[in-house]
Amino acid sequence: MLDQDQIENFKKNGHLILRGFINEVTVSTWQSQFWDHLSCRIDQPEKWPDKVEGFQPSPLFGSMPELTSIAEQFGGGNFSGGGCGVLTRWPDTDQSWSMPDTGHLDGYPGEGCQAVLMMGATTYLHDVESKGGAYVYWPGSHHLAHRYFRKYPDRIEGTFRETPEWENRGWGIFSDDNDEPPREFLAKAGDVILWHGWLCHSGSANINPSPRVGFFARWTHNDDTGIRKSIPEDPWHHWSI
Ligand SMILES: O=C(O)CCC(=O)C(=O)O
Ligand SMILES: [Fe+2]
Repeated sequence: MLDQDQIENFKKNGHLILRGFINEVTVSTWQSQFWDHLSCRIDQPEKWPDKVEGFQPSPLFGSMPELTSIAEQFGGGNFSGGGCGVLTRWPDTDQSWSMPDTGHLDGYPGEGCQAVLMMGATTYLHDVESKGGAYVYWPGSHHLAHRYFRKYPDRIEGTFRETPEWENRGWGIFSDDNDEPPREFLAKAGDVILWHGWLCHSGSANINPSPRVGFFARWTHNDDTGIRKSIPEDPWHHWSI
């Protein structure tokens, strides 16, 4: 459970960083599971595969009671999901690094809208330093998305990608006018960032020697169809915080 200060922080900034959230035993268990799955070790870059397929940590990141209780607290029982996406960014030390220009909102893959995302959580299997493939986010940009969908409620279906401004700005419509520049989530293994589903975010290049292994959990609203029908003035209408 989060305290009132943490909740206010999340509401204002669209994210909340929880240092040391996953206990050390679980983190080292996950590390062993991951490298066993790949039949190699972190200090054997010559054996690292191109792709990581079929790996799921146990306990499953998004199903850990520490996280499901936050989803419960945020959604008052109306958020479902969790699970665990695993996204590895192997080092590419020949690349140059720059902060991504734009990001995206999850829930809008390819064509059509999958679901309006309520919240996400990300953690790393190993420490991530700057330029090491961090999750990048635009702090407070969930306010921009709310303002945008208030103005164009029908575009919640993903049709913002069929507008002239999309041609010019792409995902920048959810980040260009943000008060703050993008930021890397720099963290120790087991730190967690909770993020609002409308927080504009991106992956980034990894030019450091260590792989970036990210675990992602996501929650949608049980009445996803219903919440798309209108965009309430109160951005927290569908939340219980
Ligand atoms: O790799 C990352 O840090 C971000 C990935 C991402 O945005 C996604 O999978 O939706
Ligand atoms: Fe994403």
